[in-house]
Amino acid sequence: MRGKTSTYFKILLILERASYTQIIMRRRILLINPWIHDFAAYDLWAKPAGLLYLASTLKKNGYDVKLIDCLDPFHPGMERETRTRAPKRLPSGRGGFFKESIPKPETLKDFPRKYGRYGITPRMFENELLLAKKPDAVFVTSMMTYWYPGVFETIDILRRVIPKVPIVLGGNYATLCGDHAARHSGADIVVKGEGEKALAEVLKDLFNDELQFLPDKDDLDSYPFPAFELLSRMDHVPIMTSRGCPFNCSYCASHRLNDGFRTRDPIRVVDEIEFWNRKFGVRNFPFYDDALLVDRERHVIPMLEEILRRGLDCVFHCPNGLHLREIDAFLSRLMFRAGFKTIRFGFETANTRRQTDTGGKITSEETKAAVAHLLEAGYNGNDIGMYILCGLPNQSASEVRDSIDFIRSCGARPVIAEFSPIPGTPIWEEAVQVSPYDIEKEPLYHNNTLLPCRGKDFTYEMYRELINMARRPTH
Ligand code: B12
Ligand code: SF4
Repeated sequence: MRGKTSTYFKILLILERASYTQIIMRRRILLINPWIHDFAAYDLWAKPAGLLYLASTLKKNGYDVKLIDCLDPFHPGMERETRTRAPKRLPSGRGGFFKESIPKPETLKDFPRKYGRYGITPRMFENELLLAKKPDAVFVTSMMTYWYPGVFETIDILRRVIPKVPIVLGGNYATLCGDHAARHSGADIVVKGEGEKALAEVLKDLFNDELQFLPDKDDLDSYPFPAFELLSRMDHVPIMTSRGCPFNCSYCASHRLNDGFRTRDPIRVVDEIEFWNRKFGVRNFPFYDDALLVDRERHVIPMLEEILRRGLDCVFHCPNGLHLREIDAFLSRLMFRAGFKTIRFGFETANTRRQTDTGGKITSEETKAAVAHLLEAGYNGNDIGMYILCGLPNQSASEVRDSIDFIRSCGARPVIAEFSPIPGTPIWEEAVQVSPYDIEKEPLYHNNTLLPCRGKDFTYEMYRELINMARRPTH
């Protein structure tokens, strides 16, 4: 009798589990990568990696997940819709977005540049929404703090076309400007920080669902690969070998966005690269890490050696600045041989005082030595891009000019990175004090094109001159 009872309960349990899985199986989550509204935008290997990380965890839990990518440069209906040519793309996976001119927001009306919506048209977005089965919830991501108008436009349309469907907003804008997002975005739930840990709570709140799988925040190897297969085309696939950064530079938001510095097993990273390469034919891989080269002996060196050992025919790009201090003759040669093509480094300034004050991640002497190693390894000077911050609080045009001259004297290429002030960073209070704009109240003023923290003596004409100076090729 006891045996029979327990079999009965086991069957009940199995049935219960089956119906639970079916409920979750039926639940549809629609993911949205919203438009960019800005003066300029260029697709420098930009994909919604964070959102697609969440997608893979959702899929693993049995949810039916779809993506609408408002930035999709390959959308098949767009040429007909706009009667314009598709944006020019390079084989390496970067290129333009579709663009439509739109009026500037009231707060930016005096700034003498045209403004645009980058991505598919709103009509196309509505069509996509109508074609998709009605979701049970929508997850919207966000990137730059000053791109929030694109997020709001997306949410407005969602509200009109699929009213009453709960909207969850996350990503960098939601994290860095949480109060602004909660007050103005129109989303039902605003999530700050890394999304994986919030997923369980959000899905419990929305549907009383219990997730059966959640990656362990302290073990990046427990995260499933991001669901890049949801994109319309994989012209490249971003790779993250780590999250966060052990440094704390005064102008950078890394600490506010990540739960500390954690790295993946380098061999598993190569497994991921090989997976996208063999299964989907992807050859171009940008790294999104904040600190790819840090802890090099245990991390990047074994990774590069494994790439070479497996003979992967891939090309790697580092649009986010790498750490110069880690570069020596050995690592330069390894990077060159493994296929690191686009290399950018965070140099920031030649002003020694500012180098120390902002975090001390590099000195000019170390930079000179690193460039010599890279040239020796086979890189051309024009391939070695050095980011120089422009428009920091109390920074003069001559400091930027000296930095450009210094980088050129090393034989590398200066790349101007216009400063965008970010709430909660160590430099924020100084930025608020010096900026003529109300950057505390209005995130649109964080836009780097405005150079919102440059002093009165640093004119826009001077800035144009610096840009031209930096663009000249390095011999
Ligand atoms: C890779 C990167 C780029 C790439 C593009 C990436 C892209 N997808 O578009 C490139 C190199 C092109 C780039 C360029 C720039 N960038 Co950038 N970039 C980054 C970087 C390093 C990583 C972003 C990323 O994809 N992370 C990976 C994923 C896993 O994280 P995530 O998207 O945040 O997603 C997680 C959470 O946010 C959350 N989440 C995300 N979406 C959702 C949705 C929901 C519903 C939920 C619940 C959760 C959730 O869960 C995810 C997983 O944990 C960040 C710094 C950082 N560490 O975030 C800077 C950062 C975003 N960039 C910044 C800046 C300043 C710039 C530039 C202006 C630099 C310059 N001066 O030229 C340019 C501007 C670009 C332009 N105008 O076109 C600033 C932001 C400034 C701002 N005011 O917002 C950052 C924060 C760096 C910094 N300085 O601190 N960038
Ligand atoms: S600027 Fe670079 S080194 Fe400095 S904290 Fe940010 S990611 Fe780290």
